[in-house]
Amino acid sequence: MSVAFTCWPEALARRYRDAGYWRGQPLTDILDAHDPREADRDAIVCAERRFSYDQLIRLSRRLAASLVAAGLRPGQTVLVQMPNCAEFYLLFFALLRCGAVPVNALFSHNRRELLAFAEQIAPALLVLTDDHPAMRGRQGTALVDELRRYASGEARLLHFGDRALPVEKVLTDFRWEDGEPLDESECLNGFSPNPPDEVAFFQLSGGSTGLPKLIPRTHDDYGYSVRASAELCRLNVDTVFLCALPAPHNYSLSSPGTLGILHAGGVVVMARDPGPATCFELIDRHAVTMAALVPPALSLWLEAADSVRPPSLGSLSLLQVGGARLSPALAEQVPTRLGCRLQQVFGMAEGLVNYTRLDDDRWYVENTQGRPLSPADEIRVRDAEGRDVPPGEVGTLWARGPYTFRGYYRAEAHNAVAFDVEGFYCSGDLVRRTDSGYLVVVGREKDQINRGGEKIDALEIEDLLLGHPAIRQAALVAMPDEVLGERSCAFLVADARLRAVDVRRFLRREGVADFKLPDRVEFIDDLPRTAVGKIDKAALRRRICSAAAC
Ligand code: J2J
Repeated sequence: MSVAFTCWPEALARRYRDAGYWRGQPLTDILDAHDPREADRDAIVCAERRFSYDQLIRLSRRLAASLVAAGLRPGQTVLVQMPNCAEFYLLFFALLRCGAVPVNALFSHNRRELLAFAEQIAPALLVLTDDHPAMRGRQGTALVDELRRYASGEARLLHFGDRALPVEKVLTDFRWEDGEPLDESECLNGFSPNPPDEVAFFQLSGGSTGLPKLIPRTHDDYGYSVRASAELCRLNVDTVFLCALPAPHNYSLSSPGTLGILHAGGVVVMARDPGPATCFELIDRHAVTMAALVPPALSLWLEAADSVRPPSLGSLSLLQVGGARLSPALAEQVPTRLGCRLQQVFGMAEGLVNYTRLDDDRWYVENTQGRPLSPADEIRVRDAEGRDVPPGEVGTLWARGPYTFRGYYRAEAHNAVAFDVEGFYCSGDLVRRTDSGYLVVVGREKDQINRGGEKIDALEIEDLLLGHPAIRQAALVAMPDEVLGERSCAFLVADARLRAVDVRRFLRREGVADFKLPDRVEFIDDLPRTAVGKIDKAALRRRICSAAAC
């Protein structure tokens, strides 16, 4: 049984296969295709532990066999939440090997997000961790019960951590670092990954419609974006990549991210967080050559690099920055202050990824967000009436291609507006295209706040706010911020007794991720309206901007 999804029309699929973009290989080939004679090289370094390619292959097979023995079946879905650690990838590959389809929640996701994912996929398996605040104590047990309500059949809980919750303890009992060879029973007879043109796993959308949405990614399409990204970034066995952003995020997984590095035979060094205190020491200790950051983390790195006796960053040769707008002023400091090359990355979990190229002129690297990864990426920049605008003019970005999805999971009504009749996806970004096809992101049409790379769906938070008995109207808008680029401000029409701290406490109780809590709350008598009666968010943005004197 496979997971239903919107596939590419046959003519396009054939074109992508004929051109060699889709190779009919499962994502597990990222590991399995390595020459067994070289498989004792390091693949992942996680704190004091090292996993070779050989170990990754063997352990992920063994784990897959244990999961199958515990009842997991092809086509079943799995909800996973793990911190940045090697086990995340072992589990990812193990699930792919059984033909199970995971949603990998970010570590910052909280009860509300997890429930929304579970509701959509009806998971047969939950993999949660003790490390997460929502999972502690009685609250954790309550959350598991709630998640189970959405599960298909009696969902099994594989609990990852010290404390075994009720059911199976496959993950806690699993011998993660065992070096023993596989025996016959661990060879997954009869189980294989899903067909390559079917869903391998779900990516997560930043959202702008009120509900966290899921993005089906196939082996074929994701595999292509990983391979092509690895090639574009010239990865090889000498690449040592620092994975400092959340591991399941599309950027750190595939642009070229950990999967790109594993494809190329390099080494991935896991970092707990992207701060300079953690990362500089790891760069020095493991001779890291490449890292991927969001702009706020870059600001912190630049500051720290000037401090007295920072650890050596001499091995670092490529620093990627993406996920949110990077100012040219910050961009130009990278080579001089960090001593490495900068690459801008403008991507999205829905597919399309743009990169500046390694030998691009400085101007492009500092002032644009790159150009599409693939020669088969089709880009349209359109005005509000859907007409193509000429180079140099601002319009909305639409994309279609061999690794840009064709529909959110079970979201027909939204898909009808997110795609045009030819299957182009509207990213909601406002861009300007140069004559040479480079894109400059100048703004956004979608109702989203980009808080240093973390995306907040304004509607999702507004809906929650309106659930508070003392709030009559609510609008969440972005306000400029020097460090994060943007922060969120909630404008509320509410009872006079309500205070900002009550609002935050209320949202926290609703279980939303911390990064979605409004950074500022403004009480107002009435929300401004546009001529057609919609909330005038542009006016609110201007208002908060002048109040904050920016
Ligand atoms: C401005 N805005 C950007 C950039 C993303 C690689 C890199 C990033 C993501 C990602 C990703 C931006 N400048 N350089 O998936 O593979 C904003 C745009 C975009 C949205 C997508 C990858 N890079 N953005 O950030 O799905 O608004 O993916 O549409 O989280 O982030 O967000 P997300």
